[in-house]
Amino acid sequence: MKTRAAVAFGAGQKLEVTEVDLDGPRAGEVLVEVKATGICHTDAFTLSGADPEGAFPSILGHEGAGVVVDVGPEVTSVKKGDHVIPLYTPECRECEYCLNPKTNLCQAIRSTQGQGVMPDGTSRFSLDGKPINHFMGTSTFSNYTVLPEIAVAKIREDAPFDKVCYIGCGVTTGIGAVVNTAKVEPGANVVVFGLGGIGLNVIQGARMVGANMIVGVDLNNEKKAWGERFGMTHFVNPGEIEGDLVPYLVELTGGGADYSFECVGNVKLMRQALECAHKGWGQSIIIGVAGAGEEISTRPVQLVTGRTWKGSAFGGARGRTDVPRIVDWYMDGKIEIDPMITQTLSLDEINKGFDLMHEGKSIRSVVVY
Ligand code: NAD
Ligand code: AHE
Ligand code: ZN
Repeated sequence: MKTRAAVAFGAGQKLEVTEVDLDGPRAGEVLVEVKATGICHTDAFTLSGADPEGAFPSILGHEGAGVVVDVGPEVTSVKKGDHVIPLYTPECRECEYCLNPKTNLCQAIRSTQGQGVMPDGTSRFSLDGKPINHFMGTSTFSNYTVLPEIAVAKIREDAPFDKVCYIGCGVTTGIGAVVNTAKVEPGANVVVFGLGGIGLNVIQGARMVGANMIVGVDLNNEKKAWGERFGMTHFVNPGEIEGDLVPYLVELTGGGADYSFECVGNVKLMRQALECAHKGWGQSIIIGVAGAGEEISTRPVQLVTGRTWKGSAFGGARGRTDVPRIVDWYMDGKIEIDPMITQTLSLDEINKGFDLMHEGKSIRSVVVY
Protein backbone atom coordinates (compact mmCIF):
# COMPACT_ATOMS: atom_id res chain seq x y z
CA MET A 1 0.00 0.00 0.00
CA LYS A 2 0.94 3.66 -0.16
CA THR A 3 1.13 5.82 2.94
CA ARG A 4 2.05 9.41 3.68
CA ALA A 5 5.06 9.77 5.92
CA ALA A 6 7.60 12.33 7.09
CA VAL A 7 10.93 10.93 5.91
CA ALA A 8 14.30 11.81 7.45
CA PHE A 9 16.64 11.68 4.44
CA GLY A 10 19.76 12.83 6.26
CA ALA A 11 21.17 14.10 9.55
CA GLY A 12 20.30 17.72 10.25
CA GLN A 13 17.84 17.96 7.35
CA LYS A 14 14.18 18.89 7.59
CA LEU A 15 11.75 15.97 7.34
CA GLU A 16 10.12 15.58 3.92
CA VAL A 17 6.46 14.63 3.82
CA THR A 18 5.92 12.28 0.92
CA GLU A 19 4.11 9.12 -0.14
CA VAL A 20 6.07 5.92 0.50
CA ASP A 21 5.40 2.23 -0.13
CA LEU A 22 4.52 -0.01 2.79
CA ASP A 23 4.46 -3.82 2.61
CA GLY A 24 1.76 -5.61 4.57
CA PRO A 25 2.31 -7.36 7.89
CA ARG A 26 4.17 -10.69 7.86
CA ALA A 27 3.97 -13.47 10.48
CA GLY A 28 3.59 -12.06 13.98
CA GLU A 29 3.16 -8.48 12.68
CA VAL A 30 0.31 -6.00 12.60
CA LEU A 31 -0.54 -3.03 10.38
CA VAL A 32 -1.52 0.03 12.41
CA GLU A 33 -3.20 3.19 11.19
CA VAL A 34 -1.48 5.84 13.28
CA LYS A 35 -4.05 8.44 14.36
CA ALA A 36 -1.71 10.73 16.30
CA THR A 37 1.94 10.98 17.31
CA GLY A 38 3.89 13.15 19.70
CA ILE A 39 7.30 14.61 18.87
CA CYS A 40 9.83 13.65 21.57
CA HIS A 41 13.30 15.13 22.00
CA THR A 42 14.70 11.70 21.10
CA ASP A 43 13.33 12.14 17.55
CA ALA A 44 15.25 15.43 17.33
CA PHE A 45 18.33 13.76 18.84
CA THR A 46 18.39 11.05 16.18
CA LEU A 47 17.59 13.52 13.40
CA SER A 48 20.55 15.64 14.56
CA GLY A 49 22.96 12.78 13.80
CA ALA A 50 24.02 12.31 17.45
CA ASP A 51 22.47 8.83 17.80
CA PRO A 52 24.99 6.04 17.22
CA GLU A 53 22.08 3.92 15.98
CA GLY A 54 20.72 6.66 13.73
CA ALA A 55 20.39 5.54 10.09
CA PHE A 56 19.06 7.43 7.08
CA PRO A 57 16.75 7.50 5.28
CA SER A 58 14.35 6.59 8.04
CA ILE A 59 10.86 7.27 9.33
CA LEU A 60 11.17 8.59 12.87
CA GLY A 61 8.47 8.83 15.54
CA HIS A 62 7.88 6.60 18.57
CA GLU A 63 5.06 8.25 20.55
CA GLY A 64 1.90 7.16 18.72
CA ALA A 65 -1.60 5.82 19.09
CA GLY A 66 -3.80 4.21 16.46
CA VAL A 67 -5.94 1.32 15.26
CA VAL A 68 -4.98 -2.16 14.05
CA VAL A 69 -6.21 -2.42 10.46
CA ASP A 70 -4.65 -5.74 9.43
CA VAL A 71 -2.84 -8.63 11.07
CA GLY A 72 -0.32 -11.09 9.64
CA PRO A 73 -0.36 -14.87 10.12
CA GLU A 74 0.05 -16.24 13.66
CA VAL A 75 -1.02 -13.01 15.39
CA THR A 76 -3.05 -13.91 18.47
CA SER A 77 -2.97 -11.01 20.95
CA VAL A 78 -4.67 -8.26 18.90
CA LYS A 79 -7.21 -8.10 16.09
CA LYS A 80 -8.46 -5.64 13.46
CA GLY A 81 -10.17 -2.68 15.08
CA ASP A 82 -8.21 -2.80 18.34
CA HIS A 83 -6.92 0.53 19.60
CA VAL A 84 -3.21 0.36 20.36
CA ILE A 85 -0.14 2.30 21.45
CA PRO A 86 3.08 1.25 19.66
CA LEU A 87 5.88 0.20 22.02
CA TYR A 88 9.52 0.98 21.37
CA THR A 89 10.20 -1.21 24.39
CA PRO A 90 8.23 -4.35 23.53
CA GLU A 91 7.08 -7.02 25.96
CA CYS A 92 7.33 -10.57 24.61
CA ARG A 93 6.71 -12.13 28.05
CA GLU A 94 9.07 -14.97 27.13
CA CYS A 95 12.68 -13.74 26.92
CA GLU A 96 15.20 -13.87 29.76
CA TYR A 97 14.61 -10.15 30.38
CA CYS A 98 10.80 -10.33 30.45
CA LEU A 99 11.06 -13.24 32.87
CA ASN A 100 13.28 -11.22 35.23
CA PRO A 101 11.27 -8.80 37.40
CA LYS A 102 14.34 -6.53 37.68
CA THR A 103 14.02 -5.08 34.17
CA ASN A 104 11.55 -3.92 31.52
CA LEU A 105 14.07 -4.19 28.70
CA CYS A 106 12.62 -7.01 26.59
CA GLN A 107 15.38 -8.08 24.20
CA ALA A 108 13.31 -10.27 21.88
CA ILE A 109 13.72 -7.91 18.89
CA ARG A 110 16.24 -5.34 20.21
CA SER A 111 19.03 -6.07 17.74
CA THR A 112 16.95 -5.75 14.54
CA GLN A 113 15.10 -2.76 16.03
CA GLY A 114 18.43 -0.98 16.51
CA GLN A 115 19.33 -1.76 12.88
CA GLY A 116 16.14 -0.12 11.58
CA VAL A 117 14.53 -3.32 10.32
CA MET A 118 11.77 -5.72 11.30
CA PRO A 119 12.66 -8.96 13.14
CA ASP A 120 13.09 -10.83 9.82
CA GLY A 121 15.86 -8.38 8.88
CA THR A 122 13.92 -6.46 6.20
CA SER A 123 12.11 -3.14 6.06
CA ARG A 124 8.42 -2.80 5.23
CA PHE A 125 8.97 0.81 4.04
CA SER A 126 10.45 1.75 0.67
CA LEU A 127 10.60 4.61 -1.80
CA ASP A 128 11.30 4.12 -5.51
CA GLY A 129 12.22 0.51 -4.72
CA LYS A 130 14.86 1.44 -2.12
CA PRO A 131 14.30 0.49 1.54
CA ILE A 132 13.67 3.14 4.19
CA ASN A 133 14.71 2.34 7.78
CA HIS A 134 12.22 1.85 10.57
CA PHE A 135 13.00 3.79 13.79
CA MET A 136 12.76 2.33 17.31
CA GLY A 137 10.53 -0.35 15.78
CA THR A 138 7.64 2.13 15.63
CA SER A 139 8.02 4.81 12.88
CA THR A 140 4.92 6.73 13.95
CA PHE A 141 5.69 9.64 11.61
CA SER A 142 3.95 7.48 8.99
CA ASN A 143 0.16 7.38 8.71
CA TYR A 144 0.41 3.58 8.52
CA THR A 145 3.15 1.49 10.09
CA VAL A 146 3.92 -2.18 10.66
CA LEU A 147 4.92 -3.49 14.09
CA PRO A 148 5.52 -6.88 15.70
CA GLU A 149 2.48 -7.78 17.82
CA ILE A 150 4.72 -7.85 20.93
CA ALA A 151 5.32 -4.14 20.30
CA VAL A 152 1.74 -2.91 20.66
CA ALA A 153 -0.27 -2.31 23.83
CA LYS A 154 -4.02 -2.76 23.44
CA ILE A 155 -5.87 0.15 25.05
CA ARG A 156 -9.49 1.06 25.79
CA GLU A 157 -11.49 2.47 22.87
CA ASP A 158 -12.79 5.61 24.58
CA ALA A 159 -9.28 7.06 25.08
CA PRO A 160 -8.55 10.01 22.73
CA PHE A 161 -5.69 9.24 20.36
CA ASP A 162 -4.44 12.83 20.28
CA LYS A 163 -3.79 12.74 24.03
CA VAL A 164 -2.88 9.16 24.91
CA CYS A 165 -0.24 9.00 22.17
CA TYR A 166 1.93 10.85 24.72
CA ILE A 167 1.76 7.73 26.94
CA GLY A 168 3.74 6.01 24.16
CA CYS A 169 6.84 7.75 25.53
CA GLY A 170 6.88 10.98 27.58
CA VAL A 171 4.18 10.32 30.15
CA THR A 172 5.25 6.75 30.86
CA THR A 173 8.94 7.66 30.89
CA GLY A 174 8.54 10.47 33.43
CA ILE A 175 5.95 8.95 35.75
CA GLY A 176 7.45 5.48 35.43
CA ALA A 177 10.93 6.71 36.41
CA VAL A 178 9.40 7.94 39.68
CA VAL A 179 7.15 4.97 40.36
CA ASN A 180 9.05 2.00 38.89
CA THR A 181 12.73 2.99 38.79
CA ALA A 182 13.25 5.24 41.83
CA LYS A 183 10.19 4.06 43.77
CA VAL A 184 9.94 7.53 45.33
CA GLU A 185 8.20 7.37 48.70
CA PRO A 186 5.84 9.94 50.25
CA GLY A 187 7.71 12.81 51.91
CA ALA A 188 10.84 12.45 49.76
CA ASN A 189 12.71 15.50 48.41
CA VAL A 190 13.10 15.37 44.64
CA VAL A 191 15.18 17.44 42.20
CA VAL A 192 14.30 17.38 38.49
CA PHE A 193 16.79 18.68 35.90
CA GLY A 194 15.06 19.78 32.67
CA LEU A 195 11.38 20.74 32.67
CA GLY A 196 10.39 19.59 29.19
CA GLY A 197 8.04 16.89 28.03
CA ILE A 198 9.77 14.33 30.26
CA GLY A 199 10.70 16.42 33.31
CA LEU A 200 7.15 17.71 33.79
CA ASN A 201 5.95 14.12 33.91
CA VAL A 202 8.59 13.33 36.53
CA ILE A 203 7.15 16.27 38.48
CA GLN A 204 3.57 15.05 38.19
CA GLY A 205 4.72 11.54 39.14
CA ALA A 206 6.47 12.94 42.23
CA ARG A 207 3.31 14.85 43.14
CA MET A 208 1.22 11.71 42.64
CA VAL A 209 3.32 9.66 45.09
CA GLY A 210 3.31 12.44 47.70
CA ALA A 211 6.83 13.86 47.49
CA ASN A 212 7.66 16.74 49.84
CA MET A 213 9.95 19.20 48.01
CA ILE A 214 9.87 18.99 44.21
CA VAL A 215 12.67 21.21 42.93
CA GLY A 216 12.80 21.97 39.20
CA VAL A 217 16.03 23.09 37.48
CA ASP A 218 15.90 24.70 34.04
CA LEU A 219 17.69 27.49 32.16
CA ASN A 220 14.38 28.68 30.71
CA ASN A 221 12.48 30.85 33.22
CA GLU A 222 9.23 30.17 31.36
CA LYS A 223 9.41 26.63 32.74
CA LYS A 224 8.79 27.92 36.29
CA ALA A 225 5.06 28.30 35.74
CA TRP A 226 4.94 25.01 33.87
CA GLY A 227 6.62 23.15 36.74
CA GLU A 228 4.35 24.75 39.33
CA ARG A 229 1.32 23.76 37.26
CA PHE A 230 2.19 20.07 37.87
CA GLY A 231 3.40 20.21 41.48
CA MET A 232 6.89 21.74 41.52
CA THR A 233 7.51 23.53 44.84
CA HIS A 234 10.81 25.34 44.05
CA PHE A 235 12.39 26.55 40.79
CA VAL A 236 16.10 27.05 40.21
CA ASN A 237 17.62 28.67 37.13
CA PRO A 238 21.33 27.71 37.28
CA GLY A 239 22.18 30.87 35.35
CA GLU A 240 20.70 33.11 38.01
CA ILE A 241 22.04 31.73 41.30
CA GLU A 242 25.14 32.87 43.17
CA GLY A 243 27.87 30.21 43.25
CA ASP A 244 27.80 26.60 42.20
CA LEU A 245 24.58 24.71 41.54
CA VAL A 246 25.36 21.54 43.53
CA PRO A 247 25.95 23.16 46.96
CA TYR A 248 22.97 25.44 46.28
CA LEU A 249 20.70 22.41 45.75
CA VAL A 250 22.17 20.51 48.69
CA GLU A 251 21.43 23.44 50.97
CA LEU A 252 17.97 24.04 49.49
CA THR A 253 16.99 20.40 50.12
CA GLY A 254 18.44 20.32 53.62
CA GLY A 255 21.31 17.94 52.83
CA GLY A 256 20.63 16.73 49.31
CA ALA A 257 17.90 15.18 47.19
CA ASP A 258 16.51 11.81 48.15
CA TYR A 259 15.98 11.38 44.41
CA SER A 260 17.23 13.41 41.46
CA PHE A 261 16.30 12.96 37.80
CA GLU A 262 18.26 14.15 34.76
CA CYS A 263 15.80 14.85 31.94
CA VAL A 264 17.98 16.76 29.46
CA GLY A 265 20.67 14.46 28.05
CA ASN A 266 23.60 16.63 29.20
CA VAL A 267 26.48 14.72 30.80
CA LYS A 268 27.55 17.72 32.93
CA LEU A 269 24.03 17.91 34.37
CA MET A 270 24.09 14.17 34.99
CA ARG A 271 27.10 14.72 37.23
CA GLN A 272 25.42 17.60 39.03
CA ALA A 273 22.28 15.52 39.47
CA LEU A 274 24.29 12.73 41.09
CA GLU A 275 26.28 15.08 43.29
CA CYS A 276 23.20 16.92 44.61
CA ALA A 277 21.81 13.60 45.86
CA HIS A 278 21.87 13.07 49.62
CA LYS A 279 24.99 11.54 51.13
CA GLY A 280 24.30 8.04 52.41
CA TRP A 281 21.16 7.27 50.42
CA GLY A 282 20.40 9.68 47.57
CA GLN A 283 19.60 8.15 44.20
CA SER A 284 20.08 9.86 40.85
CA ILE A 285 18.18 8.59 37.83
CA ILE A 286 19.45 9.33 34.31
CA ILE A 287 16.61 9.63 31.80
CA GLY A 288 18.18 12.02 29.25
CA VAL A 289 19.89 10.51 26.22
CA ALA A 290 23.44 11.71 25.52
CA GLY A 291 25.09 11.76 22.12
CA ALA A 292 27.54 9.31 20.59
CA GLY A 293 30.92 9.35 22.34
CA GLU A 294 29.75 11.26 25.42
CA GLU A 295 30.60 9.86 28.84
CA ILE A 296 29.64 10.55 32.45
CA SER A 297 32.14 11.04 35.25
CA THR A 298 32.28 11.79 38.94
CA ARG A 299 34.67 11.20 41.80
CA PRO A 300 34.20 7.63 43.06
CA VAL A 301 33.82 8.96 46.59
CA GLN A 302 30.38 10.20 45.56
CA LEU A 303 29.30 6.56 45.25
CA VAL A 304 31.46 5.30 48.09
CA THR A 305 29.56 7.66 50.36
CA GLY A 306 26.21 6.18 49.50
CA ARG A 307 24.83 7.86 46.40
CA THR A 308 23.47 5.59 43.68
CA TRP A 309 23.51 6.27 39.94
CA LYS A 310 20.72 4.61 37.98
CA GLY A 311 19.16 4.87 34.52
CA SER A 312 15.61 4.48 33.33
CA ALA A 313 14.32 3.55 29.86
CA PHE A 314 10.61 3.95 29.13
CA GLY A 315 10.14 4.57 32.83
CA GLY A 316 10.90 0.97 33.66
CA ALA A 317 7.46 0.13 32.27
CA ARG A 318 6.43 -3.17 30.67
CA GLY A 319 4.40 -1.79 27.85
CA ARG A 320 1.67 -4.34 27.16
CA THR A 321 0.97 -4.63 30.89
CA ASP A 322 1.54 -1.09 32.19
CA VAL A 323 0.49 1.18 29.30
CA PRO A 324 -3.23 0.22 29.42
CA ARG A 325 -3.14 1.00 33.18
CA ILE A 326 -1.59 4.42 32.57
CA VAL A 327 -4.31 5.10 30.00
CA ASP A 328 -6.81 4.26 32.78
CA TRP A 329 -5.02 6.68 35.16
CA TYR A 330 -5.48 9.40 32.56
CA MET A 331 -9.12 8.55 31.85
CA ASP A 332 -9.82 8.45 35.61
CA GLY A 333 -8.24 11.89 36.12
CA LYS A 334 -5.33 10.58 38.22
CA ILE A 335 -2.76 12.11 35.85
CA GLU A 336 -2.89 15.08 33.51
CA ILE A 337 -1.96 15.11 29.84
CA ASP A 338 -4.06 17.72 28.03
CA PRO A 339 -2.30 20.88 29.29
CA MET A 340 1.11 19.54 28.28
CA ILE A 341 0.04 19.18 24.66
CA THR A 342 0.82 22.70 23.59
CA GLN A 343 0.46 22.30 19.81
CA THR A 344 -1.61 20.09 17.54
CA LEU A 345 -0.21 19.97 14.00
CA SER A 346 -0.91 18.29 10.68
CA LEU A 347 1.73 15.97 9.20
CA ASP A 348 2.63 18.71 6.72
CA GLU A 349 3.49 20.96 9.68
CA ILE A 350 5.72 18.43 11.46
CA ASN A 351 8.94 20.43 11.06
CA LYS A 352 7.28 23.29 12.95
CA GLY A 353 6.98 20.90 15.91
CA PHE A 354 10.76 20.39 15.89
CA ASP A 355 11.36 24.14 15.61
CA LEU A 356 9.09 24.88 18.59
CA MET A 357 10.91 22.25 20.66
CA HIS A 358 14.33 23.74 19.87
CA GLU A 359 13.03 27.24 20.64
CA GLY A 360 11.70 26.09 24.03
CA LYS A 361 8.18 27.13 22.97
CA SER A 362 6.43 23.78 23.32
CA ILE A 363 6.05 21.05 25.88
CA ARG A 364 4.63 18.48 23.48
CA SER A 365 3.60 18.97 19.87
CA VAL A 366 1.26 16.28 18.60
CA VAL A 367 0.71 15.49 14.92
CA VAL A 368 -2.83 14.38 14.15
CA TYR A 369 -3.30 12.47 10.87
P1 NAD B 1 12.54 18.81 25.90
O1 NAD B 1 13.30 19.45 24.81
O2 NAD B 1 11.06 18.87 25.89
O3 NAD B 1 13.02 19.37 27.32
C1 NAD B 1 14.35 19.59 27.68
C2 NAD B 1 14.36 20.64 28.78
O4 NAD B 1 15.70 20.75 29.26
C3 NAD B 1 13.94 22.03 28.33
O5 NAD B 1 13.00 22.58 29.23
C4 NAD B 1 15.25 22.85 28.36
O6 NAD B 1 15.04 24.21 28.66
C5 NAD B 1 15.99 22.13 29.48
N1 NAD B 1 17.45 22.30 29.45
C6 NAD B 1 18.27 22.25 28.36
N2 NAD B 1 19.56 22.44 28.73
C7 NAD B 1 19.53 22.60 30.09
C8 NAD B 1 20.54 22.83 31.05
N3 NAD B 1 21.84 22.90 30.72
N4 NAD B 1 20.17 22.97 32.34
C9 NAD B 1 18.87 22.90 32.71
N5 NAD B 1 17.86 22.67 31.83
C10 NAD B 1 18.20 22.53 30.53
O7 NAD B 1 13.00 17.27 25.88
P2 NAD B 1 12.18 15.99 26.41
O8 NAD B 1 11.30 15.46 25.33
O9 NAD B 1 11.65 16.30 27.75
O10 NAD B 1 13.40 14.93 26.55
C11 NAD B 1 14.38 15.13 27.55
C12 NAD B 1 15.47 14.08 27.43
O11 NAD B 1 14.94 12.79 27.76
C13 NAD B 1 16.07 13.94 26.02
O12 NAD B 1 17.45 13.66 26.16
C14 NAD B 1 15.35 12.71 25.48
O13 NAD B 1 16.09 12.09 24.45
C15 NAD B 1 15.29 11.86 26.73
N6 NAD B 1 14.29 10.79 26.78
C16 NAD B 1 14.66 9.63 27.37
C17 NAD B 1 13.75 8.61 27.52
C18 NAD B 1 14.12 7.35 28.22
O14 NAD B 1 13.37 6.37 28.13
N7 NAD B 1 15.23 7.31 28.92
C19 NAD B 1 12.45 8.76 27.01
C20 NAD B 1 12.11 9.99 26.41
C21 NAD B 1 13.04 10.99 26.30
N1 AHE C 1 20.03 4.68 20.33
C1 AHE C 1 20.73 5.33 21.42
C2 AHE C 1 20.05 5.20 22.73
C3 AHE C 1 18.72 5.92 22.72
C4 AHE C 1 18.01 5.58 23.99
O1 AHE C 1 18.62 5.57 25.06
N2 AHE C 1 16.74 5.33 23.88
C5 AHE C 1 15.91 5.08 25.06
C6 AHE C 1 14.56 5.57 24.75
S1 AHE C 1 14.50 7.29 24.43
C7 AHE C 1 12.87 7.49 24.08
O2 AHE C 1 12.61 8.79 23.83
C8 AHE C 1 15.81 3.59 25.35
O3 AHE C 1 14.75 3.04 25.61
N3 AHE C 1 16.90 2.93 25.35
C9 AHE C 1 16.94 1.51 25.58
C10 AHE C 1 17.74 0.82 24.50
O4 AHE C 1 17.72 -0.41 24.47
O5 AHE C 1 18.34 1.52 23.68
C11 AHE C 1 22.16 4.84 21.52
O6 AHE C 1 22.92 5.45 22.27
O7 AHE C 1 22.50 3.87 20.80
ZN1 ZN D 1 10.67 9.57 23.49
